[in-house]
Amino acid sequence: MEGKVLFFEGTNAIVRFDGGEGCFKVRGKIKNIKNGIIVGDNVLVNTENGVVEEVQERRNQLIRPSVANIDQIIICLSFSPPADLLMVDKLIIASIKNNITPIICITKNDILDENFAKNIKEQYKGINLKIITASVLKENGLIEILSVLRNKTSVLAGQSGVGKSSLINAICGTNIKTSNLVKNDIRGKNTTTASRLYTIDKNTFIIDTPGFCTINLELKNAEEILSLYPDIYKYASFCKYKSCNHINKTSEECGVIYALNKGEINKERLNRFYKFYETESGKRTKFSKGIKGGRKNV
Ligand SMILES: Nc1nc2c(ncn2[C@@H]2O[C@H](COP(=O)(O)OP(=O)(O)OP(=O)(O)O)[C@@H](O)[C@H]2O)c(=O)[nH]1
Ligand SMILES: [Mg+2]
Ligand SMILES: [Zn+2]
Repeated sequence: MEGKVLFFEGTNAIVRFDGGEGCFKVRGKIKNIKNGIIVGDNVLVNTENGVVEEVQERRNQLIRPSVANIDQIIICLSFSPPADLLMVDKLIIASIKNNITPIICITKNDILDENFAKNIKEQYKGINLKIITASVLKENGLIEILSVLRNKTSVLAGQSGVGKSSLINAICGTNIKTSNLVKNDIRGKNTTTASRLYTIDKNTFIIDTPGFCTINLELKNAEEILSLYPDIYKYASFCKYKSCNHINKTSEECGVIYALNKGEINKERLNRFYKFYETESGKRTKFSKGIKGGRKNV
């Protein structure tokens, strides 16, 4: 019988199948598949002997958090704990690289200062992604989130304490443990320790993940990094320099500087890109002029 892995621990997997859910043993033979069984895996289970018989080929998979067969990453961020936008950038990179749609959810709408959401929208305006604001406390934005989730498998990602589990509780009526609200608490407490998939309806799934501070991107080279910043990448192809790394240039001959001066690229986002790009790729990496193409889903 076909099923979906909701949770996995040791040699046991909680699997949802047509007509119910149950705990199934994972035999050694299956554990040898790449990265073992992970949340979101589609499996074949034997309900007679309670064993997972097969893990079906994955459409995609993220390494950290370790989840499979994802349509959307809902990147959660808020005013408190203070937003780590480099992490947001990296989650967008992970989405594009794995053909997953990134969506930003600004949580705790009730405590935001009025410019917060405006600033986030400004930073990511060059990327065609949806930005939703929501509050579990004031119960706003939840219907919009639900409509975005419909008929998809989505994973909630973002810093500890940003309110991922609280959002699932509000949407699914679950009772996932969340941290106690402490005033002026700027750091999360890693309340959720393992990923788990929740079913909203037959075709709609949402995965809660532990807050994390690193993400495995497995980037190959500088050119790949640039291509994963679509808002900057599109201007790199306008560069008049024969080969340009778009760093250290001051003249508008560089397409990226031109776009910055025109207000097409946000300065803070560009500065984070420069920093990331330099550490990941080495400063001297050159690019060929007129990089073509781009990625479709953003
Ligand atoms: N003011 C306000 N607080 C919220 C809201 N949503 C969640 N919180 C609080 O934020 C804190 C963290 O919420 P969690 O849901 O545990 O956060 P998380 O992202 O799941 O954290 P980890 O499991 O550690 O990754 C809790 O104290 C919640 O009560 C909201 O909409 N408004
Ligand atoms: Mg949590
Ligand atoms: Zn350039």
